Amino acid sequence: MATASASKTQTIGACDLRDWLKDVEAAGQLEKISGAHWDLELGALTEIILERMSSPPAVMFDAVPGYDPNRRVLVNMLETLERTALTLNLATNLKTIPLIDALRARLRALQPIKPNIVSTGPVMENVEHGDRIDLLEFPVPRWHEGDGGRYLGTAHLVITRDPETGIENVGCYRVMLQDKDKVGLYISPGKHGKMHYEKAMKAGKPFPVAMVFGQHPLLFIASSQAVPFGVNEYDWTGGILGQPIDVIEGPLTGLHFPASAEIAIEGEIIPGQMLPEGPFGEWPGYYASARRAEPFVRIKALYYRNDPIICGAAPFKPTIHGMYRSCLRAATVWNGMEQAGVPDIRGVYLPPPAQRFMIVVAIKQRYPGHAKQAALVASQCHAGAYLGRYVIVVDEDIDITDTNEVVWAIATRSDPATSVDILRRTWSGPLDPIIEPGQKGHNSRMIIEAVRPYEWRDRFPATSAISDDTRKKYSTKWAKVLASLQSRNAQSRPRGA
Ligand SMILES: Cc1cc2nc3c(=O)[nH]c(=O)nc-3n(C[C@H](O)[C@H](O)[C@H](O)COP(=O)(O)O)c2cc1C
Ligand SMILES: [Mn+2]
Repeated sequence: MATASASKTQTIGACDLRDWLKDVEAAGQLEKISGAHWDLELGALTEIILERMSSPPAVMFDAVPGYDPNRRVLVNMLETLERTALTLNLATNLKTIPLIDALRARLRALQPIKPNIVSTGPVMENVEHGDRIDLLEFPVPRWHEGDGGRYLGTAHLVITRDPETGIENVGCYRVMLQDKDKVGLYISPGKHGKMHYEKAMKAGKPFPVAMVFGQHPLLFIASSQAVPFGVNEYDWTGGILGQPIDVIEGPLTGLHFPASAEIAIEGEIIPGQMLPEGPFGEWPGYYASARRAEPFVRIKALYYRNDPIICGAAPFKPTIHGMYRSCLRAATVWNGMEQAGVPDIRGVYLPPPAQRFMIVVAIKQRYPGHAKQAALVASQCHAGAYLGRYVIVVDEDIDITDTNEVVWAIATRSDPATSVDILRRTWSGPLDPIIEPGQKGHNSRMIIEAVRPYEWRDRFPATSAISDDTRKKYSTKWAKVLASLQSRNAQSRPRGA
């Protein structure tokens, strides 16, 4: 894989997916697969690629049988650290914790920039109304075997407006094809779009909705990763880029969507009308919530670029992907902990297989109770509170991005009788696999202090591992021999082969 230079950042301009694709292609990270079927084949190939490759490329599927060959599906946009950094306008040569640290600095200093409202853009190259609207003409995948439908929205934007305040929100809430002009959506409790929806239903009014399927992946990050309440996701995106993005005001709803969107729709939800939705393979790697009645949007206008691209980020079992989500979440938990006054945090990480269910924090212990404070705050600050399970605090010598190191710390620096606490009745939700159906809502947390006990930390057994200085000295001296040993060893460590 090509390595981008330290200073390489993306082409910003109009925040256009096609510019992003050019950058990714130039870095040698875009592959094309022609002829995979929308029904399971495309999803299965995506999963197999993620299983087998430690640095999975972005993959563009075209020539989907039965469809216009130029109507495409793009997957794995953010599945490497380098593409995540490129998308977030950060240097692309950073390792995991420095990247998280750079991201949190960017988030802390972020000044939202309002979008430019423009009269037209590429998304208006094709405009359809009424009977001419047909989403069945797009190669929408059925991603996993147990899915109850074809999911058009897995890496997309759902734009809604608060019926009382008029404030707009952009969220990523899964969208299932119901019919050629109907899409179902599932929004979980507490999400901004859900609050807007509930207000409109209470008032008994049709609820206008716009959606975008296919856009610059930074907009997907904005729609899917806790932009704070009260901050508009387009303004946030502008803040990350350092310049406004271009949006169009939807002619029917007045809701805004990016001028360079690949596909956009405008429509409305009618109070009281529901259709079966789900199930859908969710990010924990399960079907924890069943098929049930959910609202749907009746589409009144469809807009799309020539040769449109659907972006997909269906969740697969998190043992094979999702590092970017770990990094983004880690940055917001770290900032939340710092804002709550926890000093000397050296790193925060969420092991990708566990995602939000496990937060690992490294600290330089400064006072008695520092580790406990870090653990409690990590588990309950806003970014860490929802759907967590385990919080592990380790000393600063542990590499928290290496699961082996974390397991070693737990195994050797925690004593179950004295290092563990359980919090009860904490914030969970419908996706929590271990909570019984009908009981979902609360769960519990375990916090583990896997640190040298503060009172006798200076007498804690020294580790037998070589010091950084010794490692450096001999790895420099024997560099050639070591390099040749390494080259004769496995080139990469394939996963799931
Ligand atoms: C790939 C992906 C799919 C998601 N699907 C859903 C979903 O179906 N329903 C939901 O409520 N949240 C879903 N989320 C989480 C929300 O997008 C996320 O909580 C976001 O912050 C919501 O925006 P809001 O804070 O403006 O409500 C998804 C996130 C990702 C990354
Ligand atoms: Mn929001």
